[in-house]
Amino acid sequence: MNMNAPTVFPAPVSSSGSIALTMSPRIRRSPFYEATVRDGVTHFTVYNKMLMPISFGDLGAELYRLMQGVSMWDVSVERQVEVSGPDAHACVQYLSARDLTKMKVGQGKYVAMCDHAGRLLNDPILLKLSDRYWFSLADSDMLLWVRAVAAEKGFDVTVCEPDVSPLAVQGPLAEDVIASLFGESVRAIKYFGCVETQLDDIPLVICRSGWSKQGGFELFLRDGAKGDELWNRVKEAGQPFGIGPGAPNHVERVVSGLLSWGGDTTPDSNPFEANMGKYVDVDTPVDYIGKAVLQKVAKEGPARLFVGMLLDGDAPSAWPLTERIPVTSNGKQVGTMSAVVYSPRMARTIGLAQIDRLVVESGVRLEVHSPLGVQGAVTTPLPFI
Ligand code: THG
Repeated sequence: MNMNAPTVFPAPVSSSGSIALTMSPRIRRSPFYEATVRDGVTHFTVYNKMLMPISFGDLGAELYRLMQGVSMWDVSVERQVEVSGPDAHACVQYLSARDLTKMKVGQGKYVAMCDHAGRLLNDPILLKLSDRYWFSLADSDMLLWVRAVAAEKGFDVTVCEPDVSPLAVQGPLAEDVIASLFGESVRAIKYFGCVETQLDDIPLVICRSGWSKQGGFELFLRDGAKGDELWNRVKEAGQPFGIGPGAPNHVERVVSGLLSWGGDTTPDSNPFEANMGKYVDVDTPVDYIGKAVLQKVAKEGPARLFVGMLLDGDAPSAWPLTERIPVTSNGKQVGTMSAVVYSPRMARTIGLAQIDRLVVESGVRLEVHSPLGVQGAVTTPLPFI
């Protein structure tokens, strides 16, 4: 892999110098906050009203570690909405645009949660534990939605946000680190498989999941008072494998085509426009919110597609864009681009965009109105690799 790309970039905080983010009780901190500060976190974002580390100061080294070794990430911001009680399955099914009839305890599934107009409200991993479900959420307020729907439908359920905080261990050596902590049996856990366990006195759920395609696990900490203890245990077990701190990696996720809800989607995007069509069941007897609209979209085709872009020239920054940028065809706007990065693996500039379907199908060359100026581009299916 060519790692000669620039490694340190100033984050685009403002155009007029450095502006600090001021804390307040409304912005929550994770159980791993102190540990990440000790280990040198340099940049946070806000996600689900909580601070989320996005870099420890060297994006190039963080990408290299994820691709070649093992990295540990505080992803407590992936809050859970827990549904339990006699109607838990019925409630979770009604909220998910996917047939969950055959879902077993110990399984996870990637689901689209939609509103009555088929708009994508969130794209969680749904975990089925022995006595409850967890929607492991992207960045939107689903506790309000789930409680409202459960009450309106009269489901006999309890809905809460439990004290549960995921710590991700990702990369080709992640499995070795997890096996050294929990034993060889973890190697048999299937993709999105989850196991309720303990690490000495630390209560956990282990799941083979994570927002990268380099493999790995998420440790769902079930006691926020033990954040430091878990962080240190993972760090110690990872030492022989060269573990280091990181964050969901912007370059890797673009190459892998992993969706960032709210970043890549707009408030009116449906799951077909977010490349989630393969996770939506329209020919199923089960009912769920938005089904009729989604059946129609599946039949007629979505207005827009979420696609990869191959761009001429450089990437404006290694950091996420500060806003979506317009994409035109012969001067007419045909979509927006939500991410653009330089990929060392592909040795070129790539991006993610939501583009009118008919334009994508025509295969015409497009113009991206990036901070660097107008850049030529063509669309390509996701993932890139
Ligand atoms: N872990 C947990 N919760 C999460 C995320 C996570 N909540 C928010 C966000 N991430 C949800 N988004 C995604 C998007 C894609 C995937 C995981 C979470 C993913 N997709 C694979 C793919 O697209 O190839 C596999 C999907 C499949 O085969 O079912 O992994 O990361 N706890």
